[in-house]
Amino acid sequence: MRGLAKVKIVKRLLVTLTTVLIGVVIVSAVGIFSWWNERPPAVLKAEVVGTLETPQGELPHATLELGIYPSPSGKVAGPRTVSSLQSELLSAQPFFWPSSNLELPANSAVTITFLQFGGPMGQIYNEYFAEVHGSLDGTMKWNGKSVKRLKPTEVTHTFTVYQYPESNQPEFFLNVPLPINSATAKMDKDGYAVEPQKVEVTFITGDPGSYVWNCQFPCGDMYQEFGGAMQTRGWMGGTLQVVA
Ligand SMILES: [Cu+2]
Repeated sequence: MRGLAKVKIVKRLLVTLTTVLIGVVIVSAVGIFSWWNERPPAVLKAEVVGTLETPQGELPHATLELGIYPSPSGKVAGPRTVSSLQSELLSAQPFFWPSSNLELPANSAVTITFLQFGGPMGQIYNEYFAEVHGSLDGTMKWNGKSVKRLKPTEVTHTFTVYQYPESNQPEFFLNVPLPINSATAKMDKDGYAVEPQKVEVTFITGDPGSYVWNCQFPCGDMYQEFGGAMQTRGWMGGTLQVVA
């Protein structure tokens, strides 16, 4: 009898242990899968191309190019999604390309060139974001012409960089309004402007820091158009690292 009781206890222990182990394996697998599935897009680094004379003296000059597309297509796949439901929801939503995960050199002059391929989508709610803020001389080049602001009706996205408010890294604020293509602009079969709007903006980075950027134009859907692409990392928002 005693031997039989012992065997029963050992059996129970084994069953309990196995159950716990299976649980641990399942939870870890789910964790690893979602970590991998929700990984940030590949880093897009600004390339140093020379030096630039600035009010702060001669600085290394780095450049970066970003496209803004009105929706994914066979030509431009768009950011990866975490599920087929998300792909469905974002299938007609705009995005920055080729990455929203940006890296810039510290204490440098940086020029970002934006090519905006989308058509009209309404107008910006807050005129502040139709102005250029934080660039080298308060201007940007719009199709080669120097401007300080757009009309609210001319804006279709913005590239707006913030800092995390809780951190003690250098302050960094940049707002670049991005212009629409008119309703009569020539579009290709994917709905992309044949001659996209070109914006070039130059600014100076400080010491290293981690920042986020967002579009401030209501270009998504739901929540007054601030849902969809607007709330999805990799589409209308991302990160910006300034590195030494
Ligand atoms: Cu946008």
